[in-house]
Amino acid sequence: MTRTNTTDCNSHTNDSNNIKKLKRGFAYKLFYQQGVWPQNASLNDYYLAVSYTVRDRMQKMFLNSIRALQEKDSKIVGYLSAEFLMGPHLHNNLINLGLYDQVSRAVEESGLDIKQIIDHEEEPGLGNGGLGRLAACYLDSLATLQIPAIGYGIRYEFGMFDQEIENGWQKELGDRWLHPGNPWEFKKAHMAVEIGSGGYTERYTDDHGNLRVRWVPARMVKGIPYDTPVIGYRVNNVNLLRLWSAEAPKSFDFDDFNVGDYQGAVHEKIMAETITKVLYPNDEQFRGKELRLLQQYFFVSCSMQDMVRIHLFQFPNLDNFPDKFAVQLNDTHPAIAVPEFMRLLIDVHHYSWEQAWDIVTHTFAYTNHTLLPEALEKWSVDMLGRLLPRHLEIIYEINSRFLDLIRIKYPGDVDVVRRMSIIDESGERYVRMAHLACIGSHAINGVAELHTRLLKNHTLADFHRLWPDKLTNVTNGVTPRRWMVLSNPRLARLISSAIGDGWITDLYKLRKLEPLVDDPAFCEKWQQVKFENKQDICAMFSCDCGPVFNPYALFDVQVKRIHEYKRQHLNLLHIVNLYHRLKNNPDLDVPPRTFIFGGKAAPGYTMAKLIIKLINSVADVVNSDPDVKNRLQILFIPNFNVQIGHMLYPMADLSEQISLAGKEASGTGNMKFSMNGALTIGTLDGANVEIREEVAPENFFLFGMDVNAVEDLRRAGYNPQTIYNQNEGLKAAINLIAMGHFSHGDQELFRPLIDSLLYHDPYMVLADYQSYVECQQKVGEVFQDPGRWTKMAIRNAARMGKFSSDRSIADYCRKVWKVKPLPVELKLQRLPENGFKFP
Ligand code: CRA
Repeated sequence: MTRTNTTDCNSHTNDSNNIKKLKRGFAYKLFYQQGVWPQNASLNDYYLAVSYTVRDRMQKMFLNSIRALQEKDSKIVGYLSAEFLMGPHLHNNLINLGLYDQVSRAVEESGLDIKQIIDHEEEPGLGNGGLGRLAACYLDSLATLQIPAIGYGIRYEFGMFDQEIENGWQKELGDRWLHPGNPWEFKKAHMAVEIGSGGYTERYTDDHGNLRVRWVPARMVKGIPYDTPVIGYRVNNVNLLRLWSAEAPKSFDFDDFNVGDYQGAVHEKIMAETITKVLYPNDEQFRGKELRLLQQYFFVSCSMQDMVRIHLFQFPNLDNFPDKFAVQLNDTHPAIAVPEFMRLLIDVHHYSWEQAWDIVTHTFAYTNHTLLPEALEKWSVDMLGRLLPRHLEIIYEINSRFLDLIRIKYPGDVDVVRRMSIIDESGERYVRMAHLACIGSHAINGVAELHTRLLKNHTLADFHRLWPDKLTNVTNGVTPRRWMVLSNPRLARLISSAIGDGWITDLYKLRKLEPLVDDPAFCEKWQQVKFENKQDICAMFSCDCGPVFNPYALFDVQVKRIHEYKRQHLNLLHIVNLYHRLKNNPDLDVPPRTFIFGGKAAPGYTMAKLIIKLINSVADVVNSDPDVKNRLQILFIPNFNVQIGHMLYPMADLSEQISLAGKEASGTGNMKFSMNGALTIGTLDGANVEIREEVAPENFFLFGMDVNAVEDLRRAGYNPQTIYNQNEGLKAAINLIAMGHFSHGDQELFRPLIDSLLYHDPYMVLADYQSYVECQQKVGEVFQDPGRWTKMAIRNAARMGKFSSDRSIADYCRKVWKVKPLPVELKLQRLPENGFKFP
């Protein structure tokens, strides 16, 4: 790995010199860029001044990396994703650059507080949850592993909404991440591309007598790229996050303006800019909105045109495009790239169908992220044809050729043709985007072993039978830079002092911690770290009578999107049951517990919103009940996002990963908790299965049905009421809710939730209830033996090597993208004394 000379900065001799330069940098930026005197500067001015100074330190590497990207022998990964949930940049960049200590000293010597400045950053929340955060972790690992890559996405003006809790209910507020100014992006107006929509197609004969097709769009918008540098950990490689923003091709229609139609003149501009206005806040729920399809097509067309431009900058034609670019489709959101690239190759660059198809299918690979049927994207043929008439023609042609292949392969089997067709013709006709992605890609992957197995056996079984080598697994991972070094500095310091800091870029090295479970001094320090992390959060919630939350309690945490399949209500039923038992028997021998929840519900998902209300209602009653004071506490932390995650993963004792088996494709929070020394209570779902395998069954609290048991029960006919009637504890918990104990006597408020559990229970909460409660009992017992608990926690962290996103990216490079690292040399070290001369 090539070290940057930023690491030189760590040497003490250069330290004071660098700090002086940094301080001068802050003052300079404040004066010349912000245009304020220090005494008039706001915290935002300081944040911007510090960020611009840090950004300048990245420029040398950034420009050298761009040059390296243009070198002929390097293959570039184009990661197409509708979401990148990057989280705050400043702190991460400081860590990856190795500048944290110096900048914080320079900031301090300038009379400021680094923590305040870091916390001031409005995080770019351009994603819903796991999928978007995964893309961000992958960008960090790509840069750190020195793989040339461009993340392509959408620069939403409004990202994920901010969540407030009002009277227990979720309230959504518009996110204003761009409002304070974004010091990390560069607008590249000269690289704008044009994007069409609507209109019609026509056939024509070109000058050489060839019959061709052209698309005549009804509307055009401009796509403007904004580049954010993504720096690797202590390497010179800086990759690119290129997000597209939509603008009208001209800001005024002067004809309209001249005849006095001011409204009409600006209308086009407003319509164009609507495309990238807002992120759809639905996680795994397909809605079929026209504007969403436009968003997808917009960023995909911008990105494909951009890659084609980069390629043609170095090569005479697109014949060798797949040698230069590996393009990953992050779920089906960018799957329209398949017909779009076909269109560019055939209509614009005049390739034959066969040549174009060969290039396309060697370029794309597709990651599936969900098995939930309601998440699978299918666009109505009518709508797609109206917005993208040429693409619909191409999709039909792809389908017709594909189905011919199927008919030859399975003669006489009309059912398989119906099942595998890109067009769903069972009612209104739809384009199935997953089929389009599978057919247009050379590799398909699931995101955890179990998930991939289920794809092979169910969701994509026909495709797997047809192309047995196409479907592979790449288990998700998360970056230890953000999720340990940045967010848990105490633990990172302890680990590095014990085993050195090699683990930061080779997480398997954490294994060296294992023998330390027998070192009482190390165990004590480990406990101290966890305790101090817990104290941090307790300090945030105090009242006149002192801290509200007891740091000695077991911190039991479930943070993730609110969804019935994730079963926050199963957690709640256990809490209500525990509350009930404590009330009836104050001598109950259980450790004190603090239950912490966090997560957003999709604004239109009524049941999820009711679950939030129930969590807060139970919290109100329990927290104010003197009978359980200091023994049982519940906290719903509003607006769970990356920043709040930084705080929560490090202080958890217990990680709740309790989805119904077969529903959570992977999960990534599960990995973040374990790395930070929490134990998991979980089902055999998603990556939990592999986490348990790695940490060994005795260090994992397993409960509930596995996928086979779920399947068997469903087949046998599942009746939640039988379970309710037979389980006294469960009945008591459900009845307390239903009778209005947590709703001031109101028996209607939670009825939809109770009825759903009693009469449908689609996620089998009741079926897993007893097993969960018994497992929680065991958790409590082990927690009362701190020595044992600590050993288990250390073993968990020590065995997390597999779940670094570095391992995931290495897998993609080897199995899917066939790319190799390209270390960046700093050829251009400094600016020439007399400036540049334009070539
Ligand atoms: N909602 C899955 O549900 C998975 C992430 C990333 C999800 C998670 O289990 O960890 O993707 N699926 O692979 C998804 O977004 C469209 O599907 C998620 O984040």
